[in-house]
Amino acid sequence: MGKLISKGRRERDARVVMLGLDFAGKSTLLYKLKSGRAVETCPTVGFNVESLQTPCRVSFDLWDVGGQADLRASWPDYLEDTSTLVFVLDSADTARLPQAVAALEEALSHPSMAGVPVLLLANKQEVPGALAPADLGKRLQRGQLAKRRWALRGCSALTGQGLQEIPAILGELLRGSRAS
Ligand SMILES: Nc1nc2c(ncn2[C@@H]2O[C@H](COP(=O)(O)OP(=O)(O)OP(=O)(O)O)[C@@H](O)[C@H]2O)c(=O)[nH]1
Ligand SMILES: [Mg+2]
Repeated sequence: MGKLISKGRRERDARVVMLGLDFAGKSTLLYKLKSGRAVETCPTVGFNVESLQTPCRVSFDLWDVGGQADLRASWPDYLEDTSTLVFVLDSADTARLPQAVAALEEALSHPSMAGVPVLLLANKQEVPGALAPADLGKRLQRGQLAKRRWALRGCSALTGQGLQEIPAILGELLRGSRAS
């Protein structure tokens, strides 16, 4: 029986958690997806949450959790009952990519995350010199990713490039997580 159904939750309660290092662009993404506008953000202390819909009208809550180093210890608190994880990478910050990949691997190692699908977003694609999604994909660790369904897409939360398809991809992953 599906994870959500077995816990007696309704479809609209699907919980999508968005993690990533500080400055990756999570909050900018959240509000661009919600309102279509690129808003000015401050570093997130705690979380932001907005309700969104897939094209098939499945509603989900998108939780945007602060990624500063001292806040990452609280990430496990958000992972319980996660239907899908969105992990945002700053494609222009190649220096911190190994740190981001390690943080992703650690989040996926959490017992609550067993089998939970992942959407990796290679954000800031419009920045000159940004790592293309395919090149970024080669630098990922396959340990925890290999144990679940995952997708990787490039995007820019600033310009909106690549954002239109995100609700549909999340819809696919949510369908998969309910069927698992
Ligand atoms: N060039 C560019 N800048 C972006 C993009 N997305 C976000 N930014 C900028 O990156 C900075 C950090 O964005 P936030 O959305 O606050 O980052 P965050 O991941 O929420 O950071 P924390 O809340 O600290 O975890 C801001 O100056 C944004 O304007 C993008 O696609 N391209
Ligand atoms: Mg933020």
